Amino acid sequence: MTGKTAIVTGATSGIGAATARALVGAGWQVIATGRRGDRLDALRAELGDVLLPTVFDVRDEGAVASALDALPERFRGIDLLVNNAGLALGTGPAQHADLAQWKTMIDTNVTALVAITHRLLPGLIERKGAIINLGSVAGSYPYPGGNVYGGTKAFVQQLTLMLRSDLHGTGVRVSAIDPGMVETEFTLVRTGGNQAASDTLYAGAEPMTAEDIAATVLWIATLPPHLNVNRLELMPVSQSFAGFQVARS
Ligand code: NDP
Ligand code: 8X3
Repeated sequence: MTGKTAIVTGATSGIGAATARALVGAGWQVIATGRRGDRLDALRAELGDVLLPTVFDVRDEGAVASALDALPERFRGIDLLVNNAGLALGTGPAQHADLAQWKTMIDTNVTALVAITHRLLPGLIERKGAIINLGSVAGSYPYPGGNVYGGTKAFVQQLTLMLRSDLHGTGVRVSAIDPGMVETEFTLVRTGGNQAASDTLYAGAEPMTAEDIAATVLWIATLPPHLNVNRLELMPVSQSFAGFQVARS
């Protein structure tokens, strides 16, 4: 046991679940959050009582506050916040997008992340803790259909650097991890449950795995206290860049 406690949002699936496993494996206690309580219970059954399932919708500020206020004594001193819960919705161009989907991405990836960070900051400062935010390559490189999802991740990247600036001298470390293609439920969610579209996207691409990103989270979380990774971008070897487009008359 490290005696350290992490909270991982979005631990019911993908990168969050793998991160919870990696942290517990390295001796951390983990508060694992998400909406799907059955999955969190399964994780608890797998990893034991060092993992605390905590069910809430990150967009529900009241529910987040109540859950954090009700944490058992043992889990109250949070050393690491992993802001992982997030999603993309839709792959079409902006002019055909659904405004409700855009708002859901902003509410989840931006507003909820900001609210939980704001709430946990005083404790993180007290404990000289760390924040690891899941950004994305979509926050740095535009692609067709990325629109508001990419906008939310650009926010996450810049917020990370701005927090670094404001937290100067506190000892709190803040990092953004910006992955490219990782095979998780991300594409299933993005396409409204289209398993075939998800399978097609990842087929033959050797995408990164949730475990690849979880190992990166763990690496950053366990660096010596004088080191801060500001931003770390990762891609599978099979993914790269494809240049600009020109519309001709
Ligand atoms: P998954 O869909 O597998 O996991 C997303 C997690 O977010 C789930 O645990 C889900 O939990 C949680 N979540 C989503 N909305 C809410 C909500 N309203 N309240 C609470 N929890 C919520 O995707 P990934 O693991 O791939 O995604 C994790 C993060 O990584 C996201 O921020 C994503 O943008 C980012 N990312 C992913 C990449 C990829 O290619 N997969 C690449 C770059 C970044 P539940 O539904 O149970 O509430
Ligand atoms: C997920 C990576 O390239 O699908 O953030 O936007 S991408």
